[in-house]
This record gives sequence, C-alpha cells and structure tokens, in this order.
Amino acid sequence: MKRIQNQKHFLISLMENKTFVTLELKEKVAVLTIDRPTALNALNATTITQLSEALDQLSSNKDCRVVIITGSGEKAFVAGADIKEFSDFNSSDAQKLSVSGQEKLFSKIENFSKPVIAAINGFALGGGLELALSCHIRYASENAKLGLPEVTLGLIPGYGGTQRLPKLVGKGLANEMIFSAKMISAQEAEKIGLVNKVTPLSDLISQATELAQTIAKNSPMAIEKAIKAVNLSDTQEGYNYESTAFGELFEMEDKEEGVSAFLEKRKPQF
Ligand code: CO8
Repeated sequence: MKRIQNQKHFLISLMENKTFVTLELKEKVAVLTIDRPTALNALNATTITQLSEALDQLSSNKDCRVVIITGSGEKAFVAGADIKEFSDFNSSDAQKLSVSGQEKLFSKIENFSKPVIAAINGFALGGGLELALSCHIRYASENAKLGLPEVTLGLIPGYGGTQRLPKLVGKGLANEMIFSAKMISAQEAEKIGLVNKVTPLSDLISQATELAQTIAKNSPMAIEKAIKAVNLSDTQEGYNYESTAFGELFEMEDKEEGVSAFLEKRKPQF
C-alpha cells in the first residue's frame, strides 16, 4: 500500500502494482475514484477488493465524515461487472462471486456508518448501477446513462439490483428497466427518483462535495443511526430501531452539544 502526502490533500494509492482505486481525503470528505478507464471502470475482483479495503480504512478514520464514489474519465462511472472475468464461470463460481461481492462491497456500502454518495459521471450499467444503488445518495452528470443490461447477456443483476432498484423507483419501473435492459438518461433517472440531482459533468464532484460538506457539519453519531434506521424502513424492526436509537441519542454527547447550541443561539461543534 502506497501513501503519497501532498500539501493540499492526502492521497492513498491502494496496492503497489495494480492500482484501480485512488483515495483522496480533504476537509472531512473522502473521494474514492475507480480508475480502469480502458475497461470503462468495470468492476473486476481486484477493484472490488481495493474499494472494500479503502472503505475499511475510512470507517475508522475520524477525519472522514462522508465518502464520495466516482469513476475516472468523462465516459463511465462503472460499465458493469467485468464480463471478461466471469465469462467462463460455472454456476457455483458465479454464485460465489455474487455473494462475496455483496459482502465485500455492496452491503458494506449500504450499511457503512458514514454517508456514501455516488457521483455518476457517465455509464452506470449492470454492476455499476448496482454500485450506485448501494450508496445512500446519487448525483449524476448530464451525460450519464443508467441501466441494467444483464438480461441481454442471459443473466440477471447479481449485486443487489433486483432488490434495491424496486425500493427506489417502485416495482413497475424497476421491472421495465430490468426486463427491457434499456438505458435511461440522467434526466429520466432524476424524474423517477433514481438520482437526486443532475449537474453538468464539470460541476459533479464540486456539487457532491458541497452536499458532503453540509452533511459533515452534522452529528456523526446521529447520522450513523439515521443510516441504520432508513435501511430498516418498511419493516417493523425499522420502527422499533428508530425509537430505540432516538432514545439512545439522548444520552450521547452530540445531543448535549446540539441542543445546547440551539438554546444558546450558536452553531454546534460536533
Ligand atoms: N466488462 C469488461 N469490459 C468492458 C465492460 C464490462 N462490463 N464494459 C466495457 N468494457 C470494455 C470493452 O470491452 C472495451 O475494451 P476493449 O477496448 O479491450 O475492447 C472498452 O471497455 C471500451 O468499451 P466499448 O468499446 O464497448 O465502448 P463503447 O463506447 O462502444 O460502448 C458501452 C460503451 C455501451 C458501455 C459498452 O462498452 C457496453 O455495452 N459495455 C457492457 C455493459 C454491460 O453489459 N454491463 C453489464 C455487465 S454484467 C454485470 O454487471 C452483472 C453484475 C452482477 C454480477 C454478479 C456476479 C456474477
């Protein structure tokens, strides 16, 4: 693992040889960039492992409050799982790849203790859209195209797409996207709630960072519990968790600071 210090920010290159992910941490916001432009940033096993390791580092790093995931270049966020890597797999290999990807990366992101924002800077297809779906918030650039083309390969989404997409856009629209394999534009994605905001490509990272910095001012203890509560939405367990977490926060230091600051008419320092 290679660490490069520069004046403005801290750049960590993950693994000496094949570095497919870079991490930049600045003013409490980490940007993870998937960097395999010749394969349109497709997710091979090494990239999944490097993303997973970067998240583990950020999980325990108190200087990081929010993570942004994006792709390198101007063409693709991630054009899917690496088709070349799994083309010869048998049933058991494929199932293992799906399960290990979910554990190592997709579920890890969804259940991460800090907000993760996908900055979709181009194609988000198959496993690439599934990666964005596992993030807590999605911003997209005007040139982005989103879709789940797996059925054109005789497959179905294997990194949680059949589960997360219906929750976000409803079953009907999810079925249409999955069965037709059609790509939709960033603007259509915004209309159906698949992305929160569409920006010019040149503004994508700055606008995602602006949101991240707004979030970073708020209580990390409360946000961690909010992520968990929202992830449990639509289940009875979710309502129970929300009440329990709400109670627990009353005995935590961030609530003391937040409420005191309000009463003293000043900004809280978390
Ligand atoms: N995997 C591997 N390589 C890829 C991928 C990919 N998903 N996408 C693009 N590439 C490569 C191309 O092969 C090409 O490489 P080369 O120059 O060596 O031939 C390079 O990237 C550039 O791509 P194109 O020349 O095709 O670029 P175009 O601008 O003509 O087309 C597209 C762009 C439309 C994005 C096109 O590349 C494309 O259709 N890509 C495949 C998209 C796709 O089907 N994605 C879904 C993959 S399946 C998946 O994600 C399953 C997830 C669940 C897995 C669960 C575990 C098993």
